[in-house]
Amino acid sequence: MQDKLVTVQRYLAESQSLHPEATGAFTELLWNLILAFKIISREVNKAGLASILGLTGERNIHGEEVKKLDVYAHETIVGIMQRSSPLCGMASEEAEEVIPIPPGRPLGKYVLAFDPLDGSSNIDANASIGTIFSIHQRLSKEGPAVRADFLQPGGRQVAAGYVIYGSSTILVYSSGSGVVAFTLDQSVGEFLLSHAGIITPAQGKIYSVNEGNALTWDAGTQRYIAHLKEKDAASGRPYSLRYIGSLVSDFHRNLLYGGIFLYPASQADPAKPKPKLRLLYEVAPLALIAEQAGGRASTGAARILDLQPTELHQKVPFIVGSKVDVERYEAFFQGRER
Ligand code: P6P
Repeated sequence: MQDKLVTVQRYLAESQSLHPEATGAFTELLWNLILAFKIISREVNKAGLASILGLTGERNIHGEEVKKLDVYAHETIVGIMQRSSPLCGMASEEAEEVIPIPPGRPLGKYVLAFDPLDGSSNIDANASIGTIFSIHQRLSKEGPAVRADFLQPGGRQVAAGYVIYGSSTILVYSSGSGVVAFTLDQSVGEFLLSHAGIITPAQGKIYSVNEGNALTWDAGTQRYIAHLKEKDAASGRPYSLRYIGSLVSDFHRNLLYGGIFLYPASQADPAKPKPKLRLLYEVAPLALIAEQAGGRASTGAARILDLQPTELHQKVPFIVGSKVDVERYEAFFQGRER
């Protein structure tokens, strides 16, 4: 039994051995990122005890400043990754501008974009939340990373993934050769391989959307959602609505069970569509995972991984999940089906 235990470190070392040209820099980057995930997992799990341990308010029982969990997660990742990993810069949901590597430290060839703790507003309800990350090779030749290093189509990501802090802490990851997942064994502090190759069902029976926004949707989206509710045994309709309001949770469930997650742009002002989710560190990494698992990720009009970003915190519509479901949505959104 023990020889079946594959830690994420062993998995990454074996993956690296398949690339003779590898210098080990990428593996080191991931090892450092994984340490941050373990620390964040510990704090998220403790958060439920905050009121009991006197961790609420500005200072804890030791007189130490208590940070909001998403700020804590941001500072944990930045602190670890600035000290010892082959990056030339970072971009975070919590930081307006590119985060530099401190002067005097070596600069590597990768850039990391991340949402340190997405869905953190759900923590008090003990709903699962998560960290989402995206890794690109730099485009600039030398020196500190510049914005252009981050503004690359998602199809060029070297690796991407997310960590979901729930009843278990699970790391889901792809470097372009399929999707694997590791579950944290808290007793030994190791992420153990738990899903060797995730393939999402071609079609599901779940749709995930905030129905409260229904009146702001475009006509195609409204017709699609109405379509899902019509009874049609042949196509497995009606679908069931499952929506937690925590992106990694809704995405992860649909990845495993099949289904479609939708966050369309609000058309409350048709002249100014307003999407919500961020391309660089939420949508593009999850789109890579979805496609690597055999699914599809779209704005309704375009493939997510083909989009050319124009700013660090750019927002886009996000339709992702089982291939058949997303293709059906695109037909409605584009007026090819009514
Ligand atoms: P709404 C959480 O705030 C978040 O950024 C994602 O995790 C989630 O998918 C979305 O917003 C939920 O948004 O408008 O439905 O509350």
